[in-house]
Amino acid sequence: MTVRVGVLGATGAVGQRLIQLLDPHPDFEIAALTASESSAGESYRDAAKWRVEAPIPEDVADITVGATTPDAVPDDVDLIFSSLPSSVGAEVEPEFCEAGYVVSSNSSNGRMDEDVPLTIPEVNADHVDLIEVQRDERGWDGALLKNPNCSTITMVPPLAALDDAFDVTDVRVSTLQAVSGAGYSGVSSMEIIDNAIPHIGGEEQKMETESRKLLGSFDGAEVELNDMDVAASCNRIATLDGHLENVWADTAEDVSVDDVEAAMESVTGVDLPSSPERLITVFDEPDRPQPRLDRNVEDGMGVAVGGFRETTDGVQFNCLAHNTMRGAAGASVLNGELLAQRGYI
Ligand code: 11C
Repeated sequence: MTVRVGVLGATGAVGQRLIQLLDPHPDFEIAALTASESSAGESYRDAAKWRVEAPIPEDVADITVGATTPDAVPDDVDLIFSSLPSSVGAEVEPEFCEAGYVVSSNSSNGRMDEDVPLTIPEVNADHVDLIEVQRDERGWDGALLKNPNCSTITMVPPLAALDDAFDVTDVRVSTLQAVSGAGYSGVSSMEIIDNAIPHIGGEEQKMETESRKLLGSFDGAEVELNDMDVAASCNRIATLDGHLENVWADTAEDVSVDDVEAAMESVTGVDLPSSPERLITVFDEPDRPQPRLDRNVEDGMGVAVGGFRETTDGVQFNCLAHNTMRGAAGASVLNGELLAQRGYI
């Protein structure tokens, strides 16, 4: 059965990637697009100022963009993807849930709310059932599911593999983040050439908290945060797409580079259309992964790792993912597929 879907914030950097991933899609069909008031009433072709390298899908180009309110979305739409700025998402997403829509959201608002599931389907798909608690508490017919921040998504699959095998106790991470993470209206690549910005507002905190929620345990009533200690430092560099991260993970068990690589290589995708066959690709070359060369592993839905080195208390490595694909739009689409698989739509 084809599910009719709507995209909120369809003209932004992540919104455009959502369109790219949803048309074509084996189970979803785009039926509604929304953007800011100033674009409402325009065709998507005119409103979008399309920036994705692949062409704008023909059947989406002629859709008329609506305002971002539940009234502007047809009733037969069963699933909403949201890539709204967080301040708008905080206001509007609950209105959609209250109106009965199930929302898969990339926006950062509410990710750490106790009754809002935060999922990467290959890591913690079981947390999606927190929706039952959410519906009880909020009285919604709809539901709100979140994916994490793109730099968190890049780090957590390899951390999950490490934690399963060696029990991670402490994590230190320093990021080199692409300009597309700031959206089309954010930092432009030309402004940052010959520079790096050692601050991304709120990013460290997101990596420190969201990772512990993702790796926490869910008992059917609440998610208990993982007790590993995570500290992050985040930097913007002059890369277009692909967040690269240097990670130091201390482990309770002894590690060797061979065992760590084997643990990472054993991680597969899950049975969802957008999940890659191989979630983690291990590079042997010490100078890989690199954003331009490796951000499209597994069609942009994989995580690349390399540069493994034993440290006094664990292991150091580098990881990379395409921030607007695996880290944002692809993460939301996967969560939509999870919602369909679990019968929430
Ligand atoms: C950046 N990671 O690169 C941010 C963008 O919480 O979803 C995504 C913000 C978020 O600036």
